Parts: sequence; structure tokens; C-alpha cells
Amino acid sequence: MPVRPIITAPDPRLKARARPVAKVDDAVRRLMDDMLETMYAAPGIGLAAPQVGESLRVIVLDVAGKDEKPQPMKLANPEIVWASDERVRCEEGCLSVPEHYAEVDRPAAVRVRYLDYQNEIREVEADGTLATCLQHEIDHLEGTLFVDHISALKRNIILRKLKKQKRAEAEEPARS
Ligand code: GNR
Ligand code: NI
Repeated sequence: MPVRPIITAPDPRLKARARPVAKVDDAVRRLMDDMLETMYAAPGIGLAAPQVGESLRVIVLDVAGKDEKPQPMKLANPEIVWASDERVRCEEGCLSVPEHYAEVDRPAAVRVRYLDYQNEIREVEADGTLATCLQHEIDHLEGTLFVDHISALKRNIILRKLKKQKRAEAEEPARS
């Protein structure tokens, strides 16, 4: 099952804290590969395991531009070990909050410790889009969505629309 369906909000599976992986073994590597394929197909620049229904601390990303060489990243148990005092506002979207965007304030740069595809401990320091995306994906592992960082007013408008959309899809399963 390479490309997996992406869960959209509201859904209790997106609000749960994900479990750490004990070890990056073949099963975790298969999940990482499936997630990357799902992310490219969507298309998106990041994906967290809870978005495909796996409550595990696994994320994948590729923030390379359209005409650049792909830069796939696969991380298990990612942990922010340093964040800059400087903050930036960036427009964010989420495959689990389809068609909604909002500006989110976050640290401009972060250092993240993780287990790589070979189960080796590594660290990456990032700024720009990669820093924003790493924080967005690590948030998913805590059950946090980008809408949890914006005003309650904006959040409720988006969530109400998503609920309405889900209701419409449930009533017309054959269409669209
Ligand atoms: O594809 C995605 N784009 C994006 C844009 C700005 C900030 C964060 C992201 S992540 C998102 C894919 C996604 O939902 N990952 O969890
Ligand atoms: Ni997301």
C-alpha cells in the first residue's frame, strides 16, 4: 500500500500524541517510503505519520523547489534541541486542513535531533522553509495542527468549514 489516504481534520487521530519508534527497522523504513510517496503524490513538502493513521513519531520532508534536485528527508523520533529567539511569520497550509492557509509565527531557525533511515542519531540545523516545515511536522506528532497557533476566531471558521465539507462528502459519497 504505497500511497496512503491522508486523514483530514477534524479527526481524533490528528489530536493524539504519537509514540516513539523503538528502532528504525524494516517496518519503519517501509512506512517512511510510503509516506514519502504519499507526500509527493499529494503534493506536499512534508508529512507526519499520524496523517496516514500511524501513531508513530515519524516524519518525511522535501522542501526542494520544483526545478531543483529532490531532497527527501526521513526522520524518526525528531526532537527540537535548540530554537532561535528570532521568529518569522510564514503562510502555512496542511494536507490535513485542505484548502486553508494562515500565517503562523515560529522560531526562524531550529536544530533537530533524530534517528535516520539507518537508525543512526543525527542532527540537522535549519532555517527558512525547512525550519518551518520541521516544526509543522513535529507539531503533528504532538497532535497539534497549524490552526492551533492562530486566533480562535480564525481557527473556528476553518474548522467549521471542514466539518461542513465532511458532512457534504458523507451525504454524496458517489459524486466528485
Ligand atoms: O505541503 C505542505 N506545505 C506547507 C507549507 C507551509 C508550511 C508547512 C507546510 S507542510 C504541508 C504538508 C503537511 O501537511 N505536512 O504535515
Ligand atoms: Ni500538516
